[in-house]
Amino acid sequence: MNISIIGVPMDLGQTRRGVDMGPSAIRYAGVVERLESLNHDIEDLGDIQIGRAERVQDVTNPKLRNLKAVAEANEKLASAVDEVVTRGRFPLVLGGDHSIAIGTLAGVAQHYKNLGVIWYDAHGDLNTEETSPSGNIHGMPLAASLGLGHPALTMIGGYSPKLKPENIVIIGARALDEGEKQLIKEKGIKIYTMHEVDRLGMTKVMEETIAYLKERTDGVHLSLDLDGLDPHDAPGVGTPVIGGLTYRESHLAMEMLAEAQIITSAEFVEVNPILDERNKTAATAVALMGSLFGEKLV
Ligand code: 4U7
Ligand code: MN
Ligand code: MN
Ligand code: MN
Repeated sequence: MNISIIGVPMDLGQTRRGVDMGPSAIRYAGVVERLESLNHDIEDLGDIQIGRAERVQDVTNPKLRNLKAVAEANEKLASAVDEVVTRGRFPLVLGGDHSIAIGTLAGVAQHYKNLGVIWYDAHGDLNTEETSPSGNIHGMPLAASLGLGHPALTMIGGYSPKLKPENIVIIGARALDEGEKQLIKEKGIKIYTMHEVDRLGMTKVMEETIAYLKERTDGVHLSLDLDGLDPHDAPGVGTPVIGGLTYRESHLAMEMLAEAQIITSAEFVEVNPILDERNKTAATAVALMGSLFGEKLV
């Protein structure tokens, strides 16, 4: 495969500093070497430029923190991703907080009639400025991609929506806000919370997910928030939630996706080396990428 890496040192979508160092941490953990060892052609396009945080006295909207800088960076990311797809390469985006999924999806979705997405996350990221308890945009990217929320976010790339609700599968959720729960019901979004993962097992969850997306989509984006994993395996994240997906379950999920050959773009987000233990979370991210891109145990 021809893979193009784009780093997005974004930390303005939430309030814990350090997640802007995520792309560096993932590079230090050996992402390029790991994927090259699997015989892929790797091009590292470097990082997208991120603007400055609003100063306290300049905060324009506490319900949408740093809206302008987040929107600007996502426009740049959307163009970069669009260009990679246009050149026939696989975009692999390294975060950075999850607000960057807005730009990744804006860049990718215009190339598909029915883009699917796997949202691997402890959270739904389905808030808008009306429902968000925090005002943090990293809790809003899936809603924005559905066309819900502020136009500065929904109109990145000049079009909306990027996704249809029936083309989304959420996996690993265990911390949903009231407004998000309502939206999931109202839109009929397919979701495997930790309850379903416990009940069915990851094998069944992935078999169903793959069959579901294969039948209705012409490309699938994997948006993997490292906090989908249990904090024991991925401690370097800003919003950890206990009771998450294990390292092995996550590997199994990636291996099944590799085997099914359905993933056409991916992002690994929310790696915060300042909160981490010896770069463990970045190393986990790179190991999962290994499995996603075809690494075998024998
Ligand atoms: B992440 C939260 F209220 N839902 O909106 C919010 F619990 O990208 C958390 O999944 C969002 O890490 C977490 O602020 C966003 C909160
Ligand atoms: Mn999350
Ligand atoms: Mn997330
Ligand atoms: Mn998070």
